[in-house]
Amino acid sequence: MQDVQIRHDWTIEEIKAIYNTPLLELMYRAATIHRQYQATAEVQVCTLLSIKTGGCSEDCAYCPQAARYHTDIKVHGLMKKDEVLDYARKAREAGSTRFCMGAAWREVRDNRDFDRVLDMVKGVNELGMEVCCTLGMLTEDQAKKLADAGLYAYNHNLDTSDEYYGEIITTRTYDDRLKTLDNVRKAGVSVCCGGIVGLGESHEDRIKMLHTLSTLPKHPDSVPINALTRVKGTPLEHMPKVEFWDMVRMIATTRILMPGAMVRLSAGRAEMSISEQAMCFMAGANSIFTGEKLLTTDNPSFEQDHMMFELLGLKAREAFKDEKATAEAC
Ligand code: SAM
Ligand code: DTB
Ligand code: SF4
Repeated sequence: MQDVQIRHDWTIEEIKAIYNTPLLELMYRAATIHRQYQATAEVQVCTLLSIKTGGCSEDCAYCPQAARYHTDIKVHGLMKKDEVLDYARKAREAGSTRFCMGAAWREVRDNRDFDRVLDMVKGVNELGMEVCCTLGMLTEDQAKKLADAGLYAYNHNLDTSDEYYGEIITTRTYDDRLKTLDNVRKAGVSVCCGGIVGLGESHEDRIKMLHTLSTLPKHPDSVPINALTRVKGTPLEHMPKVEFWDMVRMIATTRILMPGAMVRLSAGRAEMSISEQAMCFMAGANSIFTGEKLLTTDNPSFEQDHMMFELLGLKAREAFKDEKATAEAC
């Protein structure tokens, strides 16, 4: 059934041709590949929690949590483990199978805060959920410690192309990002890596980012595609709203390039109708973040998403499905 080969040697020209395919034809092609590789009635349900909010030293132009911009977020230090576990339990009860903890850090430091995060990872893992973290840059040793504590996945986005990166972030490099991804992969942790549409980048930049992702030694296990959430006080607050069709095009191209990955329709759902989201699922998205907040910005409520799943006949993907499939095959 899986007659489309997973390729790691895509050229920019090939990706450009796919990306520029007339939209309905592109969606049909992506939907066909989606059916060959994925259980299309299933959508992975993940929930985010910002365990340390704001006060970040970086200058990511999109981010409300950078200390240098004046935004309305509620800044707080690292949460207590028990409080975090309460949120995780609530998310599990609402049908979520992956819990992702985000911290507004440039990088992880080997200190008591990191020890507390390791404890949180253990606790969430014991709840039977896939645990994910997004904590900024990691060394190989830190990635191993997280893996030993039970971390399932690590999110670290490339955000845009190497060429455009410097327009958005000046306090770290693209190579820093790639190095962390390498450290995560070496520790045997599932890699979650994607980007943002709407930062003022060109189509060429989007194509180049997808080229970097789809030619990594192993494709990321999940690829979040975020629409820029424009936050007052950030340098990108006045960017135009991302065209819905650009999201569909990006999702469809991602699905065709990386047929085995979970493609996550991430930031931006709060501004989309159910019909628009349905089109993203048709084009190959099969994962979402649920819960009233992403990290600091609004997201549809659990109830709204439940209604959407009912309407579209979707069901939540079970936790640890890939691992179970591998175990059964052995
Ligand atoms: N500090 C860590 C880091 O940068 O890797 C982890 C948290 S950071 C907020 C995680 C990701 O959220 C960013 O890489 C970016 O892709 C996404 N993000 C942040 N603000 C966003 C916004 N306003 N709109 C869309 N995506 C955003
Ligand atoms: C990802 O790609 N998107 C999520 C998650 N990974 C960490 C974050 C979106 C953040 C949107 C802005 C906010 O809520 O602060
Ligand atoms: Fe800090 Fe991450 Fe926000 Fe950049 S994206 S400012 S590193 S929290």
